[in-house]
Amino acid sequence: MYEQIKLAYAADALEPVIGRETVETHHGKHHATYTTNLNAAAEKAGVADKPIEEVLANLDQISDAATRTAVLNNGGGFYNHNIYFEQLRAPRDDNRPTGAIAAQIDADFGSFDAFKEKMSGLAVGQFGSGWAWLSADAAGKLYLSQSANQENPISQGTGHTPLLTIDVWEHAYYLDYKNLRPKYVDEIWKIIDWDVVEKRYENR
Ligand code: MN3
Repeated sequence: MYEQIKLAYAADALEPVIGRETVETHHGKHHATYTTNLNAAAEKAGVADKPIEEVLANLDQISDAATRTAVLNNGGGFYNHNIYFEQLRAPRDDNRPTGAIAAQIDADFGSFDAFKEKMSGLAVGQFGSGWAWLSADAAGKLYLSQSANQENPISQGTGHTPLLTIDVWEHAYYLDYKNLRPKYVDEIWKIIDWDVVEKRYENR
């Protein structure tokens, strides 16, 4: 059975960047529903015993089209939100990565600020609901990408390991920012837990 991650912080810990009500609804309702629906769809598809990464990388092995779509939508919703909620922490000024991930960001994007601008652009520019991603290949090279709905670099078949994501579905920011997605994306950099991102990079 798939279980959504428990938050390592209180529901109001991300304020003022993301408010308590958003966290409670987003994690407690949206993410919880994806998880419940994934468990039903994965059972039907006969893949419920497999790690979610493996399921999402091999969706073509689910022969029934409606079940395959249900596993993609709810499996992506389950996995993407685990990545998202695990990588957040209370706001910090001048919040930056350190260690190997910081060095690789400089190597691949020129500077942290250049990277941030590029990833923010992808998050703001994703048309409709979706996500922006930082991911790495096995050699450690970094990649930026977008995905629609509940797709991610795994379901898109890149073979890359997701390291960091920005949820740009309206439910992620509408209570706090209304229609101002660029403001939400600008603020979220204050609450990225770079220790979590660094660990994902080490374990890719
Ligand atoms: Mn969401």
